Amino acid sequence: MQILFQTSTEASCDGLGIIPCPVERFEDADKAVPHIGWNAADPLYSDIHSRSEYYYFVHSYCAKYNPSSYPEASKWVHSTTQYGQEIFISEVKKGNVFATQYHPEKSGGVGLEVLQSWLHSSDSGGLKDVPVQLSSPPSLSPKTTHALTRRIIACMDVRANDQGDLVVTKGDQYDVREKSEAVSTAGAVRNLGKPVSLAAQYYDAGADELCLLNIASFRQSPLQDQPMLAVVRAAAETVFVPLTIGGGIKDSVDPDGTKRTALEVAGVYFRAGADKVSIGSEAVYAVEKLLANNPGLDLTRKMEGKWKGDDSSAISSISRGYGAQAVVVSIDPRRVIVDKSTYDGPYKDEIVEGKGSDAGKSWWYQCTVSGGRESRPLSVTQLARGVEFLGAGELLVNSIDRDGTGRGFDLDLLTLIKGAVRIPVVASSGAGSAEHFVEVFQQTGVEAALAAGIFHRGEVKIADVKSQLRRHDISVRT
Ligand code: 1PR
Repeated sequence: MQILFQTSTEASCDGLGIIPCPVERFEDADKAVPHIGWNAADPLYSDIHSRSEYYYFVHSYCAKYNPSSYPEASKWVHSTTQYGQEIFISEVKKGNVFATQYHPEKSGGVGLEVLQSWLHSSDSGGLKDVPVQLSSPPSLSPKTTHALTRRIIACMDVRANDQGDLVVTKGDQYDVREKSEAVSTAGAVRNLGKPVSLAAQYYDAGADELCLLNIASFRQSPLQDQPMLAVVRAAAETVFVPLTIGGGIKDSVDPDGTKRTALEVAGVYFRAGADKVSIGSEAVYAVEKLLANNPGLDLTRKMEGKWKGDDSSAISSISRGYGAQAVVVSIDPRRVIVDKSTYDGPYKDEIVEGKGSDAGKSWWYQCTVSGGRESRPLSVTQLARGVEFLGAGELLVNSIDRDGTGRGFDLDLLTLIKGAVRIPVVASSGAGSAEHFVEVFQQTGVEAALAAGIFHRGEVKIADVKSQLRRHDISVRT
């Protein structure tokens, strides 16, 4: 849609100039940028959709709705959307030209209906349906119904079992092997279902996004991992909400010696149907390198001043090629218990004092790689700030201590990270009830929450989570 406009502050070249209005970055003083998630497009005319519907947006730049400065452009405006205290153009239409800022192909059933309506109106050259004006031009509204909704994400950790089949598994604090006493299952990789059929099931159940993590990817070259690619392709054929793929997004070498860049690996996943890639271990190494290349850079504090980036890192290269919104960094932190009264290390300002069953304990959060197998000399806030600087568009925050426990999300960890960055944050690990989602949205301000175990075992349904959130006036997509 944006190429139809005059100029963009994102690129140094002009657009086609068909719609005389600039494309600019969102303000991020009052909200996370990129704008990721389901938001309402309010139509001004009835020919494509006649009421406000929720569609999936993912972008940092937009054409702001400003009819007094750009009267010619306003003749194209077909719907508008409010994000924070900004209104932007979410659909443009004239004759048979129709363009959307959101992704209809990722907006579930309502998105497919938009495509159908447009195809139908295009059959007649777009001239048949004389648009009926629905409403007066939009004005800023403090209404929460027009705010970006909170996302509920179903996550599938995928790996090969001992028979070589790809299965959805789920660990207890990252240990995915059965502890059962039964001789037949003891020590086997826990099998909770097939990834493609579970993905279709979660799409039907109303998940706002799906995440597939190849949790044993460090064992082989990702592009040799054809079964995982086949899973992504098959899931993308039936799932019309965004798919994030993680695991093994890094520079690698095939068994025949061919070198593959992370950008190439990501490209293969995007073409297979992924919308975002999630980077774990490589993100930690990239921030370690950032610190090594910038003596004097202190990521335990807010970044100020000019620092040298790293164009070769997986984060930067994929962000440059596909946009920051396509790059998620998955963080796997673990608590490091310390004695606060004597602690004299670099993470003094990040020390959390436990409450409730953790009362009396203090800790900081350390980053790990290879699915928690190795701890690295980096705290979560250092990682969060570093990857935001390198170009990540979203953070997926796991917690090894809470993972699979059902004790609720780690609210201290999420508050710490939310306070360190401006990009959206997804809470992960520990969900045990619908109430835990209410708690995490109310207490930490995260944009999305993810769960695995409770959904796989059928203990809590996505619909139950959303009803509970609505009961607490937390805006979600129906
Ligand atoms: O390092 O770039 O190859 O990425 C590997 C990815 O695999 C990382 O995103 C890492 O978090 C993930 N991973 C590696 N090992 C495991 C494991 O479990 N053994 N899974 C693992 C981590 C995190 C969530 C999980 C939630 C919710 N899983 O996806 O599903 O914590 O669980 P819950 O709701 O049941 O508590 P790289």
